Amino acid sequence: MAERAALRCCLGWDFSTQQVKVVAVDTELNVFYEDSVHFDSDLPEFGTQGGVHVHKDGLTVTSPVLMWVQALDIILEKMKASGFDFSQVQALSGAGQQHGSIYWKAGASQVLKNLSPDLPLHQQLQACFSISNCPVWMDSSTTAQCRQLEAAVGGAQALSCLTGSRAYERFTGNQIAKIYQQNPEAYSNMERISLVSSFAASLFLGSYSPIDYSDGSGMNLLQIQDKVWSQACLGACAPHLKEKLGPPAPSCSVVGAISSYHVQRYGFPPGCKVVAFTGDNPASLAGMRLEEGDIAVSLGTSDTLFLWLQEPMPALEGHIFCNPVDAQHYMALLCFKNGSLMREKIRDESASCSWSEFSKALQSTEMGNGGNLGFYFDVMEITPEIIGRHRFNAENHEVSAFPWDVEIRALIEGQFMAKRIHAEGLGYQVMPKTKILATGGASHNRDILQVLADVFSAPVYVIDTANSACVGSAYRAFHGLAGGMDVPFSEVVKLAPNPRLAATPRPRASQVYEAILPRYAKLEQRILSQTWGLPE
Ligand code: XUL
Repeated sequence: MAERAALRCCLGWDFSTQQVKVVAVDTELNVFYEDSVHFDSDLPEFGTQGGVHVHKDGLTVTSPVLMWVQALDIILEKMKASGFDFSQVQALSGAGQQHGSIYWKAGASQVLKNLSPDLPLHQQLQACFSISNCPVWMDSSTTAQCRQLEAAVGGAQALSCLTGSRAYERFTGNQIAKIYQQNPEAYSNMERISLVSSFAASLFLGSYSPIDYSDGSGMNLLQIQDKVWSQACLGACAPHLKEKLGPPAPSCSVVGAISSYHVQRYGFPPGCKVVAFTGDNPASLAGMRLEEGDIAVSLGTSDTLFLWLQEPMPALEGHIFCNPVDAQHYMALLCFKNGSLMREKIRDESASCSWSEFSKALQSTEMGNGGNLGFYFDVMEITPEIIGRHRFNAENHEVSAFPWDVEIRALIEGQFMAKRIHAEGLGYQVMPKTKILATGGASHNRDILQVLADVFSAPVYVIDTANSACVGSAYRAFHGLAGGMDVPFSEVVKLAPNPRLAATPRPRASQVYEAILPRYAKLEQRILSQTWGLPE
């Protein structure tokens, strides 16, 4: 007899850059089991650093595919050894680091289908891959292929309108093009190409899992409106690509039942459903339970925004993906490079290295900062491409310095105004029911969160996202189990713990910032034009 009553549950997996992680979530949406296997420390024989190999050129970054397979073997064995009751798993889903790709050799599907439950997966799949070191999202070696792809479809903006992003080195289509150009033999010898997400799903299915729409949007190949592979993009990357990718599938679809391998070896029930795996960022959106109009702000080394979008406006910056929990909608990802390091620098320079002094400055200055605005980009920013510090007074004259407290408010207001402006540039709209979900280091500072609430005129909630891709995957498994597309995701996850309210906008906030936001946008445009010598 098990010590405690067996819990019916779903599993959420995360195949991230550094580890494979799993959580088990019961039907009341409590996480009751967690485990992980770290590539560097648990599988030292692969010699990775941070889960990857950075090649001599400094641009190529890969991970050994068999390391991922073996990590799954180890974690399943650990669960079994701990007495985990697999027979109660109703469904499972998972997340994979985005963009990475796996190349299955001709004949591999037969091996997958006929696995012996007496042996671990990695021993049986050794000869199944035509590329043993897979390109991952940190790879930036495909600039030539990016330019070729953009040229083939009529330019960067045209590619973005079609696929949600201009060409990026890490996006899978460009990686496939490089493999085809440099290693045509390996290319012609592969029967299937998977993303990390669909590869991981395939290991549970015992057959090839389709690529889901949401992670598929990170390839520069999928038409995000029509949800079909773009002939023009496929043709520009490599021949016969459509067959090798297989048809894409809705993110919340059940892609099949777990393979008899897992039933026999671990005791999964034969009816355990596999819900399409997706990318780690889409899975995090599910884990954070983002809804229409919501925005998640991760305040880390770089600041990242996750947006829920209804009407996407693809641009030359940011990425638009199909939404993983609602097939009609979209999500976007925006990255701002000057995040925590910039805040810490200004804290050291203007607040004697003290966060409490920094907070005092935010408390003692007014919303709108008396009309003073600042741009602080010590490293070349991505959104937008500007470098340097630029300060303007209420008359839009550039000034060389601000008083210490004005400097601090200018930094924080500027960082959040930029986020709102660039989010709106992708089609985002603040709605009456908008929530802002804040995570990361700076989300512990209430005064910073107050500015965030004021600039967006929306309440700010704090959440812990350490496990959000994994927990989001378990939530998505419940969603698929409940019927996927026919059931709103929010219904399925309504029992999950609520985020904590941290700040509400002050009464005059919307008035103040609605007046300043267009000024900030104009000045940003002015700096951009000056930086790149463009007409204003
Ligand atoms: C997103 C991206 C990374 C990876 C990390 O475009 O490249 O966030 O998904 O795992």
